[in-house]
Amino acid sequence: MFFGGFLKTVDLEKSAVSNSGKKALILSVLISSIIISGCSPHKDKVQSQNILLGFSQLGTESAWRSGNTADIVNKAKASKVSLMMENGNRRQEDQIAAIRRFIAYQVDVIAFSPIVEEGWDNVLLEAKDAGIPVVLVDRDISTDNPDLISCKIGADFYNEGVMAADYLIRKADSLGKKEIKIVEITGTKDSTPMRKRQSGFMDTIKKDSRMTVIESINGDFLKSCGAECMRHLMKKYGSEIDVVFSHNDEMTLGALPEIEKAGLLPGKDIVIISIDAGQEAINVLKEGKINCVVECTPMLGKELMDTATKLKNGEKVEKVIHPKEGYFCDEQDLSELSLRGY
Ligand code: GYE
Repeated sequence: MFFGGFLKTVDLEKSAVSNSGKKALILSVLISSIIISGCSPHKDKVQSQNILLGFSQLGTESAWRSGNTADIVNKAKASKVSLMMENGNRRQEDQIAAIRRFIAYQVDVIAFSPIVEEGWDNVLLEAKDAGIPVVLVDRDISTDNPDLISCKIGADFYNEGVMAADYLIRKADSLGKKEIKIVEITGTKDSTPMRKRQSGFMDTIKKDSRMTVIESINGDFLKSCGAECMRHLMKKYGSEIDVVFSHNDEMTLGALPEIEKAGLLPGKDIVIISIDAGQEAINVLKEGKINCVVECTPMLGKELMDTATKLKNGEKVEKVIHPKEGYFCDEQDLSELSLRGY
Protein backbone atom coordinates (compact mmCIF):
# COMPACT_ATOMS: atom_id res chain seq x y z
CA MET A 1 0.00 0.00 0.00
CA PHE A 2 1.36 3.42 -0.90
CA PHE A 3 0.81 6.16 1.63
CA GLY A 4 2.48 9.08 -0.20
CA GLY A 5 5.91 10.63 0.20
CA PHE A 6 9.00 9.32 -1.62
CA LEU A 7 11.26 6.35 -1.46
CA LYS A 8 14.53 7.26 0.16
CA THR A 9 17.78 5.56 -0.85
CA VAL A 10 19.16 3.10 1.63
CA ASP A 11 22.42 4.09 3.36
CA LEU A 12 24.24 0.77 3.00
CA GLU A 13 27.28 1.76 5.01
CA LYS A 14 25.07 2.16 8.03
CA SER A 15 23.97 -1.44 7.82
CA ALA A 16 26.15 -4.20 9.26
CA VAL A 17 24.83 -6.97 7.00
CA SER A 18 26.71 -9.00 4.35
CA ASN A 19 26.66 -8.06 0.64
CA SER A 20 24.01 -10.58 -0.30
CA GLY A 21 22.15 -9.70 2.88
CA LYS A 22 22.37 -6.06 1.87
CA LYS A 23 20.88 -6.82 -1.54
CA ALA A 24 18.03 -8.74 0.00
CA LEU A 25 17.59 -5.95 2.47
CA ILE A 26 17.46 -3.23 -0.20
CA LEU A 27 15.01 -5.27 -2.18
CA SER A 28 12.78 -5.99 0.74
CA VAL A 29 12.94 -2.41 1.93
CA LEU A 30 12.12 -1.09 -1.54
CA ILE A 31 9.33 -3.57 -2.05
CA SER A 32 7.66 -3.50 1.28
CA SER A 33 8.57 -0.25 2.97
CA ILE A 34 7.69 3.30 2.38
CA ILE A 35 9.84 5.99 3.77
CA ILE A 36 8.03 9.23 4.08
CA SER A 37 10.02 12.30 4.84
CA GLY A 38 9.19 15.84 5.74
CA CYS A 39 12.15 17.14 3.70
CA SER A 40 12.75 17.02 -0.03
CA PRO A 41 15.41 14.65 -1.46
CA HIS A 42 17.58 17.64 -2.43
CA LYS A 43 17.91 19.19 0.98
CA ASP A 44 21.23 19.60 2.73
CA LYS A 45 23.09 17.15 4.92
CA VAL A 46 21.81 18.37 8.26
CA GLN A 47 18.24 17.73 7.16
CA SER A 48 19.05 14.37 5.63
CA GLN A 49 20.21 13.35 9.11
CA ASN A 50 16.63 13.39 10.30
CA ILE A 51 15.27 10.87 12.70
CA LEU A 52 14.46 7.57 11.02
CA LEU A 53 11.41 5.93 12.56
CA GLY A 54 10.40 2.38 11.64
CA PHE A 55 6.68 1.85 12.23
CA SER A 56 4.81 -1.43 11.92
CA GLN A 57 1.10 -0.69 11.56
CA LEU A 58 -1.08 -3.69 12.31
CA GLY A 59 -3.49 -3.53 9.37
CA THR A 60 -6.28 -1.67 7.60
CA GLU A 61 -9.26 -3.21 9.37
CA SER A 62 -11.20 -0.07 10.29
CA ALA A 63 -11.77 3.64 9.77
CA TRP A 64 -9.95 4.06 13.09
CA ARG A 65 -6.88 2.31 11.68
CA SER A 66 -6.92 4.32 8.43
CA GLY A 67 -7.26 7.52 10.45
CA ASN A 68 -4.35 6.45 12.66
CA THR A 69 -2.13 5.66 9.65
CA ALA A 70 -2.98 8.96 7.94
CA ASP A 71 -2.31 10.92 11.13
CA ILE A 72 1.10 9.27 11.64
CA VAL A 73 2.07 9.93 7.99
CA ASN A 74 0.95 13.57 8.23
CA LYS A 75 2.64 14.26 11.54
CA ALA A 76 5.89 12.67 10.29
CA LYS A 77 5.77 14.96 7.25
CA ALA A 78 5.22 17.97 9.49
CA SER A 79 8.23 17.12 11.66
CA LYS A 80 11.79 16.10 11.03
CA VAL A 81 10.97 12.42 11.06
CA SER A 82 11.50 10.08 8.11
CA LEU A 83 8.97 7.33 8.40
CA MET A 84 9.58 3.78 7.23
CA MET A 85 6.18 2.18 7.50
CA GLU A 86 5.09 -1.40 6.97
CA ASN A 87 1.60 -2.85 7.08
CA GLY A 88 1.39 -6.04 9.17
CA ASN A 89 -1.82 -7.24 7.45
CA ARG A 90 -3.16 -8.31 10.84
CA ARG A 91 -0.46 -10.97 11.17
CA GLN A 92 1.90 -11.03 14.12
CA GLU A 93 4.61 -12.83 12.11
CA ASP A 94 4.54 -10.02 9.51
CA GLN A 95 4.93 -7.46 12.27
CA ILE A 96 7.87 -9.36 13.79
CA ALA A 97 9.53 -9.59 10.35
CA ALA A 98 9.04 -5.83 9.88
CA ILE A 99 10.64 -5.09 13.26
CA ARG A 100 13.61 -7.30 12.30
CA ARG A 101 14.01 -5.31 9.06
CA PHE A 102 13.95 -2.07 11.04
CA ILE A 103 16.70 -3.45 13.29
CA ALA A 104 18.81 -4.57 10.28
CA TYR A 105 18.32 -1.13 8.75
CA GLN A 106 19.42 0.48 12.02
CA VAL A 107 16.57 2.91 12.34
CA ASP A 108 16.77 5.39 15.23
CA VAL A 109 13.47 4.40 16.83
CA ILE A 110 11.03 1.52 16.30
CA ALA A 111 7.30 1.89 16.88
CA PHE A 112 4.57 -0.68 16.42
CA SER A 113 0.89 -1.38 17.10
CA PRO A 114 0.83 -4.96 18.32
CA ILE A 115 -2.07 -7.02 17.00
CA VAL A 116 -2.06 -9.17 20.17
CA GLU A 117 -0.33 -8.85 23.53
CA GLU A 118 1.73 -12.05 23.81
CA GLY A 119 4.84 -13.16 21.95
CA TRP A 120 7.02 -10.06 21.41
CA ASP A 121 9.88 -10.57 23.87
CA ASN A 122 12.39 -12.21 21.50
CA VAL A 123 12.25 -9.58 18.79
CA LEU A 124 12.20 -6.77 21.35
CA LEU A 125 15.32 -8.22 23.00
CA GLU A 126 16.96 -8.05 19.57
CA ALA A 127 15.98 -4.37 19.32
CA LYS A 128 17.35 -3.74 22.81
CA ASP A 129 20.65 -5.48 21.95
CA ALA A 130 20.87 -3.26 18.86
CA GLY A 131 20.37 -0.22 21.11
CA ILE A 132 17.15 0.86 19.37
CA PRO A 133 14.39 2.24 21.61
CA VAL A 134 10.87 0.89 21.04
CA VAL A 135 7.56 2.74 21.38
CA LEU A 136 4.17 1.04 21.54
CA VAL A 137 1.45 2.83 19.61
CA ASP A 138 -2.25 2.18 20.32
CA ARG A 139 -2.08 -1.33 21.86
CA ASP A 140 -0.04 -2.86 24.66
CA ILE A 141 2.02 -6.05 25.03
CA SER A 142 2.34 -8.55 27.83
CA THR A 143 5.94 -8.96 29.04
CA ASP A 144 7.87 -9.63 32.23
CA ASN A 145 10.50 -7.20 31.03
CA PRO A 146 9.03 -3.66 30.95
CA ASP A 147 12.47 -2.26 30.03
CA LEU A 148 11.94 -3.53 26.49
CA ILE A 149 9.57 -0.62 25.89
CA SER A 150 10.49 3.06 26.24
CA CYS A 151 6.99 4.47 26.01
CA LYS A 152 3.36 3.51 25.39
CA ILE A 153 1.13 5.94 23.50
CA GLY A 154 -2.50 4.90 23.39
CA ALA A 155 -5.98 5.10 24.83
CA ASP A 156 -7.08 4.08 28.29
CA PHE A 157 -9.22 1.20 27.03
CA TYR A 158 -10.38 0.22 30.51
CA ASN A 159 -11.86 3.67 30.99
CA GLU A 160 -13.60 3.39 27.60
CA GLY A 161 -15.38 0.27 28.89
CA VAL A 162 -16.31 2.14 32.08
CA MET A 163 -17.75 5.06 30.08
CA ALA A 164 -19.83 2.64 27.97
CA ALA A 165 -21.21 0.96 31.11
CA ASP A 166 -21.89 4.25 32.90
CA TYR A 167 -23.95 5.38 29.92
CA LEU A 168 -25.89 2.10 29.97
CA ILE A 169 -26.69 2.43 33.67
CA ARG A 170 -28.05 5.95 33.06
CA LYS A 171 -30.04 4.71 30.06
CA ALA A 172 -31.54 1.86 32.09
CA ASP A 173 -32.57 4.39 34.75
CA SER A 174 -34.24 6.63 32.17
CA LEU A 175 -36.07 3.68 30.57
CA GLY A 176 -37.16 2.43 34.00
CA LYS A 177 -36.04 -1.09 33.11
CA LYS A 178 -35.79 -3.79 35.78
CA GLU A 179 -33.86 -6.30 33.73
CA ILE A 180 -31.33 -5.61 30.97
CA LYS A 181 -30.06 -8.36 28.68
CA ILE A 182 -26.82 -7.44 26.96
CA VAL A 183 -24.97 -9.03 24.05
CA GLU A 184 -21.33 -8.10 23.63
CA ILE A 185 -19.49 -8.17 20.29
CA THR A 186 -15.82 -8.15 21.17
CA GLY A 187 -12.69 -7.06 19.29
CA THR A 188 -9.75 -9.27 18.33
CA LYS A 189 -9.16 -11.98 20.93
CA ASP A 190 -6.19 -11.28 23.24
CA SER A 191 -5.73 -7.72 21.98
CA THR A 192 -5.48 -4.93 24.56
CA PRO A 193 -8.62 -2.98 23.51
CA MET A 194 -10.64 -6.21 23.56
CA ARG A 195 -9.46 -7.24 27.04
CA LYS A 196 -9.64 -3.86 28.67
CA ARG A 197 -12.86 -2.57 27.12
CA GLN A 198 -14.46 -5.79 28.29
CA SER A 199 -13.09 -5.63 31.84
CA GLY A 200 -13.93 -1.92 32.28
CA PHE A 201 -17.49 -2.62 31.12
CA MET A 202 -17.95 -5.81 33.15
CA ASP A 203 -16.45 -4.39 36.36
CA THR A 204 -18.87 -1.47 36.15
CA ILE A 205 -22.10 -3.30 35.28
CA LYS A 206 -21.55 -6.06 37.83
CA LYS A 207 -22.41 -3.55 40.55
CA ASP A 208 -25.89 -3.22 38.97
CA SER A 209 -28.16 -6.23 39.52
CA ARG A 210 -30.35 -5.36 36.49
CA MET A 211 -27.53 -6.17 34.05
CA THR A 212 -26.80 -9.59 32.51
CA VAL A 213 -24.51 -10.32 29.59
CA ILE A 214 -26.29 -13.18 27.85
CA GLU A 215 -23.56 -13.74 25.25
CA SER A 216 -20.12 -12.44 24.37
CA ILE A 217 -19.02 -13.16 20.83
CA ASN A 218 -15.78 -12.42 18.95
CA GLY A 219 -16.25 -10.01 16.02
CA ASP A 220 -12.50 -9.45 15.48
CA PHE A 221 -12.98 -5.67 14.99
CA LEU A 222 -14.27 -6.35 11.43
CA LYS A 223 -17.50 -5.11 9.84
CA SER A 224 -18.23 -8.45 8.14
CA CYS A 225 -17.71 -10.33 11.43
CA GLY A 226 -19.92 -7.82 13.26
CA ALA A 227 -22.70 -8.63 10.77
CA GLU A 228 -22.15 -12.36 11.12
CA CYS A 229 -22.19 -12.17 14.93
CA MET A 230 -25.37 -10.11 14.94
CA ARG A 231 -27.11 -12.51 12.54
CA HIS A 232 -26.32 -15.34 14.95
CA LEU A 233 -27.44 -13.32 17.98
CA MET A 234 -30.74 -12.25 16.37
CA LYS A 235 -31.51 -15.83 15.42
CA LYS A 236 -30.72 -17.09 18.91
CA TYR A 237 -32.26 -14.35 21.08
CA GLY A 238 -34.28 -11.99 18.81
CA SER A 239 -36.29 -9.44 20.75
CA GLU A 240 -34.91 -10.75 24.07
CA ILE A 241 -31.86 -8.54 23.45
CA ASP A 242 -32.03 -5.15 25.18
CA VAL A 243 -28.50 -3.90 24.46
CA VAL A 244 -25.65 -4.46 22.01
CA PHE A 245 -22.24 -3.45 23.37
CA SER A 246 -19.84 -3.53 20.43
CA HIS A 247 -16.09 -2.96 20.88
CA ASN A 248 -15.72 -0.85 17.71
CA ASP A 249 -17.69 1.16 15.13
CA GLU A 250 -16.88 -1.17 12.27
CA MET A 251 -18.59 -4.15 13.94
CA THR A 252 -21.48 -1.91 15.02
CA LEU A 253 -22.01 -0.71 11.45
CA GLY A 254 -22.01 -4.33 10.30
CA ALA A 255 -24.49 -5.34 13.04
CA LEU A 256 -27.16 -2.65 12.55
CA PRO A 257 -28.62 -3.92 9.22
CA GLU A 258 -28.94 -7.40 10.73
CA ILE A 259 -31.12 -6.00 13.52
CA GLU A 260 -33.26 -4.21 10.94
CA LYS A 261 -33.52 -7.35 8.79
CA ALA A 262 -34.90 -9.13 11.87
CA GLY A 263 -37.65 -6.48 12.05
CA LEU A 264 -36.32 -4.48 15.04
CA LEU A 265 -35.20 -0.87 15.27
CA PRO A 266 -31.61 -0.30 16.42
CA GLY A 267 -31.42 2.64 18.82
CA LYS A 268 -35.07 2.13 19.88
CA ASP A 269 -35.92 -1.56 20.35
CA ILE A 270 -32.27 -2.34 21.12
CA VAL A 271 -29.86 0.11 22.76
CA ILE A 272 -26.64 0.28 20.73
CA ILE A 273 -23.32 1.22 22.35
CA SER A 274 -20.16 1.45 20.26
CA ILE A 275 -16.54 2.58 20.63
CA ASP A 276 -14.26 4.71 18.38
CA ALA A 277 -16.56 7.60 17.41
CA GLY A 278 -15.51 7.81 13.78
CA GLN A 279 -17.55 10.06 11.48
CA GLU A 280 -19.77 7.31 10.07
CA ALA A 281 -20.83 6.14 13.53
CA ILE A 282 -21.46 9.73 14.63
CA ASN A 283 -23.74 10.21 11.58
CA VAL A 284 -25.66 7.07 12.52
CA LEU A 285 -25.84 8.23 16.15
CA LYS A 286 -27.42 11.47 14.90
CA GLU A 287 -29.95 9.39 12.92
CA GLY A 288 -30.90 7.68 16.18
CA LYS A 289 -29.72 4.16 15.31
CA ILE A 290 -26.81 4.24 17.76
CA ASN A 291 -27.34 5.50 21.33
CA CYS A 292 -23.81 6.07 22.56
CA VAL A 293 -20.32 6.06 21.03
CA VAL A 294 -17.32 6.21 23.33
CA GLU A 295 -14.44 8.13 21.83
CA CYS A 296 -11.16 6.45 21.00
CA THR A 297 -8.93 8.86 19.15
CA PRO A 298 -6.54 7.55 16.48
CA MET A 299 -4.70 10.90 16.41
CA LEU A 300 -1.52 9.64 18.07
CA GLY A 301 0.95 10.94 15.47
CA LYS A 302 2.09 14.09 17.22
CA GLU A 303 2.86 12.28 20.48
CA LEU A 304 4.72 9.63 18.50
CA MET A 305 6.88 12.14 16.63
CA ASP A 306 7.62 14.10 19.83
CA THR A 307 8.54 10.91 21.66
CA ALA A 308 10.74 9.60 18.82
CA THR A 309 12.55 12.95 18.70
CA LYS A 310 13.20 12.92 22.45
CA LEU A 311 14.44 9.33 22.34
CA LYS A 312 16.80 10.11 19.47
CA ASN A 313 18.15 13.07 21.48
CA GLY A 314 18.60 10.89 24.56
CA GLU A 315 15.98 12.82 26.52
CA LYS A 316 13.67 11.26 29.11
CA VAL A 317 10.17 10.36 27.93
CA GLU A 318 6.96 9.61 29.77
CA LYS A 319 6.37 5.88 30.20
CA VAL A 320 2.64 6.04 29.36
CA ILE A 321 0.76 8.67 27.33
CA HIS A 322 -3.06 8.50 27.23
CA PRO A 323 -4.98 10.95 25.01
CA LYS A 324 -7.97 12.68 26.59
CA GLU A 325 -11.25 11.03 25.56
CA GLY A 326 -14.98 11.41 26.10
CA TYR A 327 -18.19 10.03 24.64
CA PHE A 328 -21.07 11.10 22.40
CA CYS A 329 -24.65 10.00 23.05
CA ASP A 330 -28.37 10.65 22.72
CA GLU A 331 -28.31 12.68 25.95
CA GLN A 332 -26.34 15.42 24.17
CA ASP A 333 -26.98 18.11 21.56
CA LEU A 334 -24.61 17.05 18.76
CA SER A 335 -25.67 19.65 16.19
CA GLU A 336 -22.46 21.68 16.62
CA LEU A 337 -20.09 18.73 16.66
CA SER A 338 -17.17 19.28 14.30
CA LEU A 339 -16.03 16.66 11.82
CA ARG A 340 -14.15 13.84 13.47
CA GLY A 341 -11.40 13.46 10.86
CA TYR A 342 -11.61 9.65 10.74
O1 GYE B 1 -11.01 0.52 18.30
C1 GYE B 1 -10.62 -0.54 16.24
C2 GYE B 1 -9.35 -0.92 15.60
O2 GYE B 1 -6.72 -0.74 18.66
C3 GYE B 1 -7.97 1.13 19.38
O3 GYE B 1 -8.52 -1.30 16.66
C4 GYE B 1 -7.69 0.19 18.30
C5 GYE B 1 -8.90 -0.55 17.78
C6 GYE B 1 -10.06 0.30 17.34
O4 GYE B 1 -9.41 -1.66 14.52
O5 GYE B 1 -11.54 0.09 15.43
